Amino acid sequence: MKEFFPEVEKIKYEGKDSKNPLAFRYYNPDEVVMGKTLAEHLRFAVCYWHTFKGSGADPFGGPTMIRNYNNSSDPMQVAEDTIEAAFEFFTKLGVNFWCFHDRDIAPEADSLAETNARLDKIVAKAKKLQNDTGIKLLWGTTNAFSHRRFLAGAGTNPSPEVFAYAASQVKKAMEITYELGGQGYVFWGGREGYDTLLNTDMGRELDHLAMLLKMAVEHKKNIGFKGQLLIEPKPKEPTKHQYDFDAGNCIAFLQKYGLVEHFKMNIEANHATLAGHDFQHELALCTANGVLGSVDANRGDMLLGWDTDQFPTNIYETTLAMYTILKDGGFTTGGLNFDAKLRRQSIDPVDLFYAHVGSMDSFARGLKIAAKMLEDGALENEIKERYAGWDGGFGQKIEKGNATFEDMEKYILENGEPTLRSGRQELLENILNDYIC
Ligand code: XUL
Ligand code: CO
Repeated sequence: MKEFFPEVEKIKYEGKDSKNPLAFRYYNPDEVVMGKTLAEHLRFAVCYWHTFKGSGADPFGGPTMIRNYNNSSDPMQVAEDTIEAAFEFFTKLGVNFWCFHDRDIAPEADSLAETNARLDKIVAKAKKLQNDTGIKLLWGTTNAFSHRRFLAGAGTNPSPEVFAYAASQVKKAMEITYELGGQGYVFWGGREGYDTLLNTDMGRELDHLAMLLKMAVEHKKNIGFKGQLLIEPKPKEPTKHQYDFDAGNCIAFLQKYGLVEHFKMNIEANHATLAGHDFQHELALCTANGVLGSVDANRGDMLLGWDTDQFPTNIYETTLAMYTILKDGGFTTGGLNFDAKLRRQSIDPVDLFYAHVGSMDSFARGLKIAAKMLEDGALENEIKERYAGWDGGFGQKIEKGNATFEDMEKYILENGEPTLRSGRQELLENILNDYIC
């Protein structure tokens, strides 16, 4: 088989004193932390769209990245070479999972039937590559936002014909995800939103979106797919207002339509910041509601208002993210998918390796720091004490739902002004820094 990244050998763990930029210094996949190996905790996945289909193009200029797997004039040859290059990359990097959109792996043809036949061809090849390498599919999804037919959305399109096209794509994408043993299936609402309310019936569009998801739940049952269905919230871009704005909004939507038991969230760091939250907030809101499924690991630029999808290298953020994930019991079917892209100027194939190696090391460091903080109870003891009033007597009576307004009033009349305690934020931030540095 042709080698697409001949300049890179299998990336190894060399320890933190290594000066080799193509080695892990913190990610030792076999190291055990809190009863599981780092590989089992972190469940890293590489995304197909940015890593193998990204070209460095932006609204101001065309591709900057020239690759040796996308230079054929035959689009199916490109698809075949790219899937081989992808599995070579996953193997050399040492990740156990990958993620894709249907249209990433096989180009659209002139009809849905032909497009699906092309997909089947590449899926058969992907299945063989998965078997040969042991690399698994974390999740699959459909791209129902790039083609011009989806200019006004997919499930929320004003036309039932476009809705039907989108539903047909979801159907097939779920089937191939099942065929490839995917652990999940993601719905990111590509253009499910609006640009102006002057032409939008919002209530009707939301009902239609729920209808699409109901069909997906039904289809999952019909084909026997056991993977987790996931929604990936995002507040804006490409539309001015995306309906799946943030985790809170998605949870309320799912509850309204009786779908909440069927879905979990796939939280993306940069989507959280676009929504005016931080990454940890979105993760914590999900864990508080029992719906954290998986993570799109990346980073935004706080000075830019769009989805820059940078590789995650901020140890402060990876620590707090892993802290929240560990506190929730860790991933089951989910993982850390690098939904991140190289900067336009990072034009060499080896840059893809630097980017992933650095991000994997950043999460490995975050995980180890978070585990140590949890083991020591560094922050948890303070939280426990802060809420201790609820653990017995009067607090328990309220928590159990056995108290009334009259009881509250009586308590205050008898006991007087509540005792206050410091929130200790500065102290806790200092403790966090001590663990990180
Ligand atoms: C877009 C985005 C998507 C989803 C999958 O912002 O994050 O790539 O992760 O459709
Ligand atoms: Co994403």
